[in-house]
Amino acid sequence: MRTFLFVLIIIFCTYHLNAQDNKVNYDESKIPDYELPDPLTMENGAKVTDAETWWNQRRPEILELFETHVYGKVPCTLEIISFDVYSSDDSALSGKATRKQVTAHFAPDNSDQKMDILIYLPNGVSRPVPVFLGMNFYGNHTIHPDPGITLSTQWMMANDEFGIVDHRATEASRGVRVSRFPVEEIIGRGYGLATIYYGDLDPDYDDGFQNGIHPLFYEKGQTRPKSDEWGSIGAWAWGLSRAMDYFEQDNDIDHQQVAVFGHSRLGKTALWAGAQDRRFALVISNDSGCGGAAISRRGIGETVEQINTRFPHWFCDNFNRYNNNEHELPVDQHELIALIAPRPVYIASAEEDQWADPKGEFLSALYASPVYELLGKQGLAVNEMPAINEPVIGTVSYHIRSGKHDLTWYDWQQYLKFADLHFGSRK
Ligand code: GTR
Repeated sequence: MRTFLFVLIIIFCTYHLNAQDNKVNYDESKIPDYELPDPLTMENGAKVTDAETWWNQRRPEILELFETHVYGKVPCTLEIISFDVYSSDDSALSGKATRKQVTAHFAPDNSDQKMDILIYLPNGVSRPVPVFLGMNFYGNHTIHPDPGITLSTQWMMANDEFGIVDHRATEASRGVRVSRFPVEEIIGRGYGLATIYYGDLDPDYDDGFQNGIHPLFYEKGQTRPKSDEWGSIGAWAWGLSRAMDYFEQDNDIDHQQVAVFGHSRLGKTALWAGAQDRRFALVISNDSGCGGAAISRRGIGETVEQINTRFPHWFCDNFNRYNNNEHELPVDQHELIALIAPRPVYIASAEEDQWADPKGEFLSALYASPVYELLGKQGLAVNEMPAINEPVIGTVSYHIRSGKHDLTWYDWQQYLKFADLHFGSRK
């Protein structure tokens, strides 16, 4: 009898787990028919056939729809209290670079409401230099073992391997993420690199928006963002724009040549920052998936419902309306790419990252292309997904590389080529 019960339990569990797995569709043939909104048709049905209508009417309309339904609006502007360049060392990386560390203070009381920007600039090249700007997941000190980098004291996601103890970094956390930030190579190519810990803007867990920067924007009596106000991705993207404010003041940095990049949830963030803030000259999305470059209506891999359930704090509350209801979305993610036009954009996927829907990421580059063409640029140069490890680099760029969900040296090699193409080779 006992054995029988045991077997029954096993059968039940296996069935139940499979049922969960089955909820994730990876089968192209099971994608329901869908119709994408046309970036070049106004909400009132009028066609957009000239650049002026795009800039004055359709682009603002799409931006507003993303704010209201997907990422949320930034409630108001906030004057940065100060940018404090608290350290600058021109003998970093064995003299190859200048390391600057800048704190942006968001509140007057020296509270946690601040962000630290770590910047490496190449020495021995003429300034100002172009810069890659992207956020990191575990603190600025993880991108290089350089002992001069301030060790973050903010809350971090648990990670034993990265030396995180009780949600805080330790000395053992230094340099644990070097693989995603090839600092020497970037510097060697004549570019600067700037990074910010995303948790400085909003720690990445659902606390009802009590910590991070959201409370600084509450009206009297307000305790959480309204349903069309920003979630965490909006806050992270806001931080990238504040870094751009600093770049505008730093004569060593060419603020007209800033490439904003990000991996995964930070790829979503880079796209949203690049879409809203036209000061970013290039935008790079690495494996950004659902809520990033992937078309939501495909419902393959991660879906709107899954992302809203697992990460209820990332988007605005209105985005929940589209759980299992993607066809009602007034926008889809190719229009996020269209908002970046005519500025160059690079969308990258990984073959084993089916959760992020590589094909959906490719299609958004393709379906954004008519807007690039309207604005006098070439769209994506291919109509079919390129083969693995065969990048298509132009104004709209795309690759799918072999391997897993990650930001690798292979990806960086392409991003450096892409930057050389648009900024002019530095070497
Ligand atoms: C996953 C999430 C993805 C992606 C990823 C990441 O768990 O489902 O959308 O954002 O995290 O950021 O690493």
